Amino acid sequence: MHWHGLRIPNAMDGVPELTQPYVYPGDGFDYAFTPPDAGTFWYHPHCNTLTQMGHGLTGMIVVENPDDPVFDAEIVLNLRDWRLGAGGAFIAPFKPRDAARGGTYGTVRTANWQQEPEYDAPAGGLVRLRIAATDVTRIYSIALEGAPTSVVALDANPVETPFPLDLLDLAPGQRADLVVRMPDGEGETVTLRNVRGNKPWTIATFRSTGASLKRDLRDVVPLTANPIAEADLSMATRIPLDFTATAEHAPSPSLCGTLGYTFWAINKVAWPGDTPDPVSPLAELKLGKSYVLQVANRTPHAHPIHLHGMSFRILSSNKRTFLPPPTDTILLLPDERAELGLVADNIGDWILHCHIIEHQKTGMTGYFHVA
Ligand SMILES: [Cu+2]
Repeated sequence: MHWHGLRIPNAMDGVPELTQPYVYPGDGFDYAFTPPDAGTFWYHPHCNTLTQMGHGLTGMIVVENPDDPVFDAEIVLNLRDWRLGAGGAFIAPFKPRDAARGGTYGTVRTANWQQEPEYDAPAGGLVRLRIAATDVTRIYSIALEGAPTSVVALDANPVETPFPLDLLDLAPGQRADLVVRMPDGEGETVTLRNVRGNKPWTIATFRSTGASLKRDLRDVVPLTANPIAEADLSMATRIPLDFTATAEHAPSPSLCGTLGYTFWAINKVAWPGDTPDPVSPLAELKLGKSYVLQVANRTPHAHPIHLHGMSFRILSSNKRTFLPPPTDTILLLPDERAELGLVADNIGDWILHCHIIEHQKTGMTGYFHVA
């Protein structure tokens, strides 16, 4: 089991073969760790990932900071799809031709396992909404209709200055913490929508209850930053990372499953699967040293690239003007080139992979060795 975004010891990271042995059916493994950062996180298995996540094994973790402001309500939303056919039975988890493109979409869309759930919240109150995109494929563009909303944290890390939510891309693996100022009138509703694509749809609704608390969104102060080291750019070593399509390698058999195809590569190497004898690391990093990852998406598809064990800051990009707070997952846009700064402050083998699970499992995976 992997604890997405938590900067914890390598032995607790949950990557089969690389950080721990396979946990056989009926067997057990105790995960013990102290989370160093507060915020919204999640967890999922890293073995037979497409099937296990597709069948429901994704959950959220909230790490509270005692200094956090108290809100009038808090609502946690886990967004994901299901591939279900007639009668609600699971259908094939992917189509190869889609795995070689943007990934295979689910047929049923849910928040917290429900279709368009409705939640009550205090009228005129400030509600903290913690949202995680845990689907294996879908990239959301979320918008809230019916109430002013501030973005206070992205991928668990507070933004320096909360800003109004207009439209926010949320890719597999990413999280957003929003503060919603509920309408004053009892029964009035606020709608969370996915507006990506040409047919927007409702994810969830929130309904005002009781007499208005008359709170003011301008009272929301920035949350306390997590203790993430900033890279020393004058001393940093540059590491180019090219994300490409490939047809070069055949996958190896693995206890943790293979989709049977290779479509993607990092620096021309396609990950063969979770084997006892993995490929060489993408780079050897020295503990405590600063690095700049020069990532380049040389494909026409978006890839949410996730790094385990360490957080990074997006320093520059040819595709974006807003640079978010430190993160563990960057949604690399088609043809995007970006620089990511990080301090290698966690010992071990840390995997880097696309969080569209079909891409992860068909080659777009690698790892860093920190010593
Ligand atoms: Cu991808």
